[in-house]
Amino acid sequence: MILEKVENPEDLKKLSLKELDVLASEIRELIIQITSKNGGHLASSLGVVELAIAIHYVFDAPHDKIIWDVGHQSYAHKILTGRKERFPTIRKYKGLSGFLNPAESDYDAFITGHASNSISAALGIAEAMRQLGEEHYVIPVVGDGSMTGGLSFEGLNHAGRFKKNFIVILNDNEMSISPNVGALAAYLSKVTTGSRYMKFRKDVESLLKSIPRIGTQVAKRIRKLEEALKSLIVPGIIFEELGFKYVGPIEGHNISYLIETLKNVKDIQSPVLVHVITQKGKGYLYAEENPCTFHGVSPFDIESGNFNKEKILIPSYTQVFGETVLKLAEKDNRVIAVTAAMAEGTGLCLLRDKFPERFYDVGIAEQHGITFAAGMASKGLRPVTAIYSTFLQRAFDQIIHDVCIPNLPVIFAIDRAGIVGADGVTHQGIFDISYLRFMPNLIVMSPKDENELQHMFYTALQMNQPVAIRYPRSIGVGVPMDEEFKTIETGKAEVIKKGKDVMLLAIGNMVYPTLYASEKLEMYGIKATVVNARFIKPLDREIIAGLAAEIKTVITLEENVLQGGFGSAVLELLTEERLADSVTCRIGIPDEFVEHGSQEELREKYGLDVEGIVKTVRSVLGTAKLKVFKN
Ligand SMILES: Cc1ncc(C[n+]2csc(CCOP(=O)(O)OP(=O)(O)O)c2C)c(N)n1
Repeated sequence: MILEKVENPEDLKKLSLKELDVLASEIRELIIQITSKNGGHLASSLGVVELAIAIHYVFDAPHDKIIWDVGHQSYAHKILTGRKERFPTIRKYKGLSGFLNPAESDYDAFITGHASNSISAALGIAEAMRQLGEEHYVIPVVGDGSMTGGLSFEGLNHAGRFKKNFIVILNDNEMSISPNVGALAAYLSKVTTGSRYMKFRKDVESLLKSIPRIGTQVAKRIRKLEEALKSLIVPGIIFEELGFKYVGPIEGHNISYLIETLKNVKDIQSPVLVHVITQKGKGYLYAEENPCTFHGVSPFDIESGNFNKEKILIPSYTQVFGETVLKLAEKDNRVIAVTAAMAEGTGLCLLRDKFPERFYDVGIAEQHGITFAAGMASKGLRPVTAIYSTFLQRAFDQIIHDVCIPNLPVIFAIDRAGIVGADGVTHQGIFDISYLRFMPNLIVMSPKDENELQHMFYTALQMNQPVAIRYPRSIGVGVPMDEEFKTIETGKAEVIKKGKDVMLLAIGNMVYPTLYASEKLEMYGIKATVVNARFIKPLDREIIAGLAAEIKTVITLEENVLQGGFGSAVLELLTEERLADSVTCRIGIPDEFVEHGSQEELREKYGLDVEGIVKTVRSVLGTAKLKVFKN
């Protein structure tokens, strides 16, 4: 095994080109083995094995800074940079992160997870190095999908004026998660096909040059003509105009060619963009044939390519959302859908397949997606924008400025709200309640189950203002689905169960665990009132204040950070009602970032599961009794 000899990039440099090829297949093997057990981002990582080897062979990490955009494709990089032994722990609780994380290794030059930040971060690092008199290279590696994000363009726009040691590698596999979209994707594809023409042109030119005198003259004329036609035929002109030296497109699975090219570009005295063509899923047939399915995988059987999922009959929230929005679109032709490169992940693919002309994939461009939807809403359409909680953070200002100030009826479908699990710290959807609930004009709700989810979307469509609906990454509760949509009264909570000892006020996916906990609490003689708040904004003042005055001990439950979250909103309300004392405890996520692990492990850690709720309620009631006694 060559891999046995490689602990870090220095070892790589002692290997022959032949050995590097063998190493690539061994790394691939390891990635497939481990991902088949742990799940993870398989296809993207398989696509850049040779590229990772070549980069580490040519450059001098960690002095040279390599930033893998998103970081989901960084498995080979991790294996090559001292983390081979720990690689089997990837995405596991307390194991390696599935993305770049500087806290994990010096070789991870910057935090990644959300797309398109690598060029800006790299530029900052390069400029700091210049200020500090350090002479190292900075190499952001960006996928063609991530290049569609506005932040990438902002970085490119700024980078062109810098001088050297800045090498952007564009990893072009024509795929985002689904096939890449937009004019840039079309342009890159033209460049790739155009490169065949370029090769032909070079061959003709050298042939002509080989004919003495006449040849040189003719070649000169051809070059003049080309100058005029440059914008039509020179690959990468778009990058050249931005101040980069464009190199490529080059074959991304040929290690020696990659090494040679990267060595050559090191001396160029301007920012360079190396356009590398790779195949997503390379080396594993199922992933090559179906890169979208194998982009992010759950555990699977290597032989058959089948996923080890048991057949679950309960639909996921995502599925129910996808079906609901499709039904709503069938009934109301004002409904259109917007996704930022996540048609499959959000369930909007159902609407896409039925109404392609009412479906918009804007690329990895959440900010644009929201303002684009706002524009449509301003003309009377009813856009549903489905964006994961964590990625909606990107569009914070657009929600305020372009949607809420003009009070436009954009519906935000916020999937993956709460703890998402193995994707970890950059992907947890634990901030949306806090970053949405203060926005004037915005209604914020969260369903307790999949049936309520469909009614909430139906309700949102009746409202003539912005509405956000947050729901978790999970299967539903398994409740029966109503045939007919129902309207939920705005700001109305639901009292599920009455008990005199404590009021458990829960939102969204915390409602059922709270209900189950209340059943367990009965075994300890504790009778709980359980309320499904349904609305974070507006809160049900009548029910919440009424019950708080009666029961006097209120515990709020949410899968969001406590700072500025649902419990904070309840506290504010009860302060206004002079009942703040009744909020004895807020259950939620403390003031810290949540690492990776399974959803179950993380919920246990933060006391968000049934056992945790029981424990907290019991201990709070002990304290509460003491407090009452003292008074
Ligand atoms: C801001 C943001 N939006 C969405 C995503 C989800 N996402 C992860 S990878 C990916 C596709 C990336 O495509 P590309 O950069 O071409 O890399 P590839 O997987 O093709 O190698 C998307 C949309 C994200 N990570 N960040």
